[in-house]
Amino acid sequence: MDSVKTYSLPSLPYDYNALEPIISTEIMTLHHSKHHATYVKNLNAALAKLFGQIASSSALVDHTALLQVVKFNAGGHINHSLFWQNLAPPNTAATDARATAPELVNALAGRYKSLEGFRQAFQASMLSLQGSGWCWLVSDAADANHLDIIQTRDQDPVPIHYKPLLGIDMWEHAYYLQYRNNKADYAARIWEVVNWEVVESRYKVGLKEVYTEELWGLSRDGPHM
Ligand code: MN3
Repeated sequence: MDSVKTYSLPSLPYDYNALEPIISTEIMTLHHSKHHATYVKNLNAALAKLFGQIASSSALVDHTALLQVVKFNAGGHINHSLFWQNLAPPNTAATDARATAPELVNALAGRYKSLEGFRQAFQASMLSLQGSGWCWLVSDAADANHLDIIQTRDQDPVPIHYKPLLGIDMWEHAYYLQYRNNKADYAARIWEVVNWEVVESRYKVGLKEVYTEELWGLSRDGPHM
């Protein structure tokens, strides 16, 4: 039997305390080393099991059940991998939208009247999300100039006909230890740690250049488990 590729937890591009005081060290540590790590572990286990099961059984109901597990954990891995790259320490060059992301800011002004208009629309979407999920600035995968704000439920990834530019985790584990029930405060302050350099670079490149193997921490040597 051929091998199943295994995914690994990507390193953060900054330290766990680097997003203070906007996102606490405790949240960042748990979120990355526990939550994200668990999605990766469960993804690898589900993929290995599915691979073996498909080769040895025709139990379609079992395959379908396992595919749901793959989808949830793969989505968790995809979304968090994108999310970490979307953040940067506050008061750094990367968090200055106008200086760092001139082309995108111009496009956002065309779509939402101004950068501030976009922020308000995005915040409204963050706060209207029910249950656990994600809020995204996306472009049409085939047309970078068609910008939109969408939500995905649970760990559903962005649909493939969209390109994710900016994704914000709206699960309670992303803010509750620090902001408690004050989701509006989290939604307002997250802008201080948005990495506009990355958002602008995703705006300019194709879908394949956003979803790179490096982003997934895809190991080269293959089979485990
Ligand atoms: Mn999360």
